[in-house]
Amino acid sequence: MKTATRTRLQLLIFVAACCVSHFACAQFYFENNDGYRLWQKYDTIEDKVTRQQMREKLKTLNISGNSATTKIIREELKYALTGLLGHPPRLSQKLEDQQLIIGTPETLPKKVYSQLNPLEKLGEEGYRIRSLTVQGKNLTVIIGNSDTAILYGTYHLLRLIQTHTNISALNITEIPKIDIRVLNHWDNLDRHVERGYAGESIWDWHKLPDYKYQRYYDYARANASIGINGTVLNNVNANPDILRPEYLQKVAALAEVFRPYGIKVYLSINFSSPHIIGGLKTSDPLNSEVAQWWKSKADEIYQLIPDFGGFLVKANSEGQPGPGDFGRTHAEGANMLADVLEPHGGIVMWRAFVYANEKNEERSKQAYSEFKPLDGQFRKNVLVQSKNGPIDFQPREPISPLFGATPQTPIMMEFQITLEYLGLSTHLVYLGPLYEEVLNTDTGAKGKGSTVGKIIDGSLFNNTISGMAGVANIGSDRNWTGHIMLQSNWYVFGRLAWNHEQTAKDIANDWIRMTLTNDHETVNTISNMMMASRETTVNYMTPLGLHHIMGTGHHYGPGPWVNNLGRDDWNPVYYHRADSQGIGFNRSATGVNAIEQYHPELRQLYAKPETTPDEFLLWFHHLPWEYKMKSGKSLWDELTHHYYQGAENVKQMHKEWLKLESKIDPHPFNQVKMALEIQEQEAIWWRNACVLYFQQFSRLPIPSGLEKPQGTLAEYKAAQFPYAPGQGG
Ligand code: BDP
Repeated sequence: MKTATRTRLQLLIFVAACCVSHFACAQFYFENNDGYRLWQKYDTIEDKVTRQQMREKLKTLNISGNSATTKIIREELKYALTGLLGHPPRLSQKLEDQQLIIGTPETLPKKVYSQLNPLEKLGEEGYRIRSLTVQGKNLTVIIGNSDTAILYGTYHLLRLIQTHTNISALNITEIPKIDIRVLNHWDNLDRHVERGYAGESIWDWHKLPDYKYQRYYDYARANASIGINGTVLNNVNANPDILRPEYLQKVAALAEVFRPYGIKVYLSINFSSPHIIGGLKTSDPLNSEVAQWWKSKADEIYQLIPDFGGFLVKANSEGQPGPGDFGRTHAEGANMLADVLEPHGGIVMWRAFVYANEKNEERSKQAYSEFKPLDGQFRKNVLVQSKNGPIDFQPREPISPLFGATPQTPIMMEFQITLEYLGLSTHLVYLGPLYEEVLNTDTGAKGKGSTVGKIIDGSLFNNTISGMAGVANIGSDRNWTGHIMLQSNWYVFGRLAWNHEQTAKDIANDWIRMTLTNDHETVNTISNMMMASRETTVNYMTPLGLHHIMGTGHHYGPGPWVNNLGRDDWNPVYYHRADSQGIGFNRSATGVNAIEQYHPELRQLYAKPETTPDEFLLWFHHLPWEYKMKSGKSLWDELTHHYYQGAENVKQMHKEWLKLESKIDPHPFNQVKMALEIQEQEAIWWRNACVLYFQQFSRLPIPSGLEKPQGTLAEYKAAQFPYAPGQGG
């Protein structure tokens, strides 16, 4: 071969090799940074000094115990520390050798755990992380009364490392404030996720029980890392088939995956199951055959899943069957189920999301009216699960008056993590501030300081059981939640369920550091963005207490004009009540008197427009367009300004994000950039459509200084989205 030809060939091979390796690298890079790893990325700590300091403390470790959970701890630490510190830690059996020791009182050397007593207060899930000196050696010890507890402690330590926190003098005690910390998956058996915007359900029912995706394990790892200890696998609009033997096998397979991570499985049940799949004539809870059917079903479940958590029930709500169909109360229905679960240690989570046209009572009042009189009638293993607000997961609602109304009945919180009413999965909305606002609201139920947080954690009324549920935003998208920033909502839900006294801001910072970057300035920019994002969304969607004015069915985009639905209280016009006189829903004593359901502190606050905080003004009052606001502006001007401010803030957020291009990995950077482009357009859509619609009634001009909305109201009204994702039915 001639030299020239050979050189050309070599060059060709070289170029081809470069292309292949570049392609391989690029592919690896993107796969690794596409959001799949959530907040458990464990990339090498770039700062050498920090890395070295951590490495010095974590060269050798010992995790005693031989359970599936301790095996997970070992694997997780090996994987995480190899990634974060660049070297695998050495597992050592000799105490003199060890730097990180993890165990329970049964498995730890006496010399170590005797310094950490007493441990009773930690319960089954609490843990301690302590820097200790034993025989002149500096150690880090993680101790708890169960393997799950030390798994939680391990994830806590990893969080400290991931966020570059100094770990040389640790003295941490963590005990969860709430017992049951569960995700609610509104997932159907055909893998459609009701109100899900991140692809199909992650549960592949067809391939279960034999085929178990890696994703199931990664789901469990992620949940355990934030203290979530339960998952309700299926939609509250429950298909009775879930209780058939073949499905229970599939449920058992998932339970087996989750068990070592401290996660129990629960099921949503259809109250008519005895009739539909059991062939009984009735599903009346007081019928002995029905009770017997449920008892056998419970026994069958516990045979397969000894630690099964229990049932979640949506009864007599939006067409779902329930005890009311047989003239029985919610308590009678719940207690029948509680009785069959009780011998196995199971619980019932009975939803308070009930409302019906026939009741002839304003919708926001119905849950309280139905459940308050039942206080004291529920079995000990029943929790009543209430949404945070009295209507339905709106961008902003006052708290449900049920919180604090039933001292003898534990009320469990139901938050929505998925953004059904806040832009599906293209709007960047961090829900931490919403959760925080709700949990910190003082109900006045037992004097000052009776916050919602203290009610749901059981401390205010000394309830023996407590719970918090989050309607999941998880799907089979590579990044799990459809928008990488929305992983933070899953994250903050778990962290607040563990301890509702943490701040949304601190949790956001942790999440950013673990998911996007540890660069201080960038963390601040993103965290400010996240913290402001919910208020921004309220502004361009439903400012000043407006609510439920979204498009029909899918709840995508504005639909304040909708007035043709089957029930009054499904129509946006029912909620905003705009007319030539003014706007808002009079729920004060001169109107439907919903305020009577609150304790005196809140009742007085909401009684008059002058005392009602602006953010709830139109929730409680119908006011003239010229009403003078606290700011001095007229109501119309204030409302319009909020809409414009919201849209403007999205524009700013978008601009800020673009400045981060060099600071964030390209993949997440681009994902968020694309979503922000959509959000910016949609915020303007919301603003224009709502301002033009309300202007028909106010007949007032757009305040000076604000641009005229483009488009016509007719055009906005004509837009249809029959295939918007996540719809129910
Ligand atoms: C509404 C949802 C609907 C749910 C219902 C519920 O639109 O899909 O089934 O809540 O919570 O917000 O039961």
